Amino acid sequence: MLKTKICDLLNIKYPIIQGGMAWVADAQLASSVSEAGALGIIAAGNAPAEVVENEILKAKSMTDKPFGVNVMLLSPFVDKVVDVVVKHKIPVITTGAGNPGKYMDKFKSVDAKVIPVVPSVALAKRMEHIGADVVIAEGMESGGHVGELTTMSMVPQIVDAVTIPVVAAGGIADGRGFVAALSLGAQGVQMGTRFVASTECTAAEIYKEYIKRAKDRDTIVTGRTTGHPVRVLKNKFTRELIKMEEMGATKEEIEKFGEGRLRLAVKEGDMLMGSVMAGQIAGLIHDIKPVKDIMSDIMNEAESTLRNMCMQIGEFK
Ligand code: TUI
Repeated sequence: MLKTKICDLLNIKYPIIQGGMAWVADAQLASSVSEAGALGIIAAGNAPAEVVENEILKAKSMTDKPFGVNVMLLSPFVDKVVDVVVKHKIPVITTGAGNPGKYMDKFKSVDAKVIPVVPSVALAKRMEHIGADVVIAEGMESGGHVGELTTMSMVPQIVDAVTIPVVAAGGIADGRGFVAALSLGAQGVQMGTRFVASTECTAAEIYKEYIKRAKDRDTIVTGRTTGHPVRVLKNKFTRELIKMEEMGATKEEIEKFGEGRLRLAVKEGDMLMGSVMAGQIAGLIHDIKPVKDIMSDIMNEAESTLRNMCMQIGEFK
């Protein structure tokens, strides 16, 4: 059994956290992941607080196991979302796309474990300083809003720079990636794209199919000129967006063009003009299966990977 410090800290069986994916990470996905022994996460995304509260109540009816909420700090509703997660005493809060500093006291007032997602060593150190319990080091292999560093180079640098546990994210979808992350000093992993391609995920079936069919070079980062780079599967929408960026469109024009595109892909299944967020590891995902199978396959593969590594070392003795 591959247990780490974060299993006890977060009250989970496996050191795996589900990514807080806007529109995708709802009560059904989060409760399925928590039931399977990892930490399910409801993503607040840009949703109003009442919508988030409804998902929290739904998840509570679907599992007795702990689950968390991801607070997306660029949301126009972030203040109200924070009040809702505090009201419901959500035990684990992950944050994305910014610095959660101003909400720290509120989270701590209900003893929540706060786990900011960070794209750099500097931010990881700042988060430790303001009382984060864990940090998620998310590499640019990830889907959605990304930083500039890769998981492979960033994780060990953050592990060396902080004393709190580090969770690795970006480019991880199987047991080999899980073991690699532990080798870099991480105490666990966060996975997003792998859980999108699950039976329980409520995203449009065609979205999941596109992840299953994706190859290694099928993602691209758009929106660099807006200061909010986002990794998505290449399609007509990304080609038009990149053309706009090349023609020198303003930040406002690009943001306007991107509005509502994630919902369009996830809920309407529009794979041509929607924003199909996915990580580079989509190329490794060839099936859509139940969350509990995803979990057991990863843990079994992790053990066989470690066994094979030990055998290889034995051969060199
Ligand atoms: O947040 C994510 N992934 C996301 S959020 C999202 S919704 C969205 N859509 C369009 C534009 C922007 C957001 C889709 N995917 N991952 C966690 C993450 N956080 N990645 C990078 C960061 C991050 C970036 C800057 C965290 C902190 C940060 O701090 C800047 C500062 O110093 O305030």
